[in-house]
Amino acid sequence: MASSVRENGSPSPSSQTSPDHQFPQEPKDLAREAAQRLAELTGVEEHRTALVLGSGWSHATERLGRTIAEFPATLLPGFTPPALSGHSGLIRSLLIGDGGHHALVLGSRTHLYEGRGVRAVAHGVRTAAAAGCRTLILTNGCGSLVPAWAPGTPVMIKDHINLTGTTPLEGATFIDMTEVYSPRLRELCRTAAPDLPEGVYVQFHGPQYETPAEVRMAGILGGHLVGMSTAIEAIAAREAGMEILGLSLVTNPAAGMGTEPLEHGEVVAEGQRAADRLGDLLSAVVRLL
Ligand code: 8IG
Repeated sequence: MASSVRENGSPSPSSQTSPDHQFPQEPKDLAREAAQRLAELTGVEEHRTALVLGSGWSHATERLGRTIAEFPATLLPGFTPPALSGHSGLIRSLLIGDGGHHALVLGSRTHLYEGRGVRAVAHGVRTAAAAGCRTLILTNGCGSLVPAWAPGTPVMIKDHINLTGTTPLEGATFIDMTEVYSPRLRELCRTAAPDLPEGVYVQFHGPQYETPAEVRMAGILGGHLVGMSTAIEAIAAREAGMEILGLSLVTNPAAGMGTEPLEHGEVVAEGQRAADRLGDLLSAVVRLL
């Protein structure tokens, strides 16, 4: 029988159809184990806020707080190395403000397109929930359908459309999705950044970017931003009862909206240019939590 792992380390297409067998434990049990290990490694009993850093956001947390601990995510059960340049595989525990609260920074995420299954995608969020986090800030880099939102523009997510055809929920788990992106946190974020625009994020499976026709479809459906993360994580976070703030960084015009073909290098470069602005935004928001 041929090996199911290819030279680049990603699972073969056949195992991508049902790769959750690579994640055999009950998701919540594995998240609890990871949270216990996190507490041991950081000496922090409970984290209050979690941040997941997407493309372009890795430098935005450098001045967010005092680093209590920093280590590769792979030291925690269930975490795998990041697949992508521009994503750091580090987890950091920060102390926010004077005598403030502890924040957990997940420097990378697992994407659906990595083929590790949806349990692996949701594991970071579930670990944060098991570590005590009640508030979750999900960040990402994305394409924009709105011409006025040029590369470098941060956008608050007001709602999402999940076009991945999958969900992190298992069994008859009926979760209310009316207010996934917390109106309270959005209001609070507007206090910190009154001019921040708000948009609907559309998650595609990826890893290919959209065709121009798919981008037009996303627009007709009511979308403003296109990406490959966040919606699945937001669903898992709502299941865990967390309050969510979603922040996107526009790194490129969505396909067919601009003149250039899309390149990953462009995405990373835009994040570096926007880092200071994103850092100020996150600092202001986290201090209000
Ligand atoms: I960064 O244009 C980034 N991620 N689906 N489309 C999708 N994901 C993205 C894009 C984009 N830009």
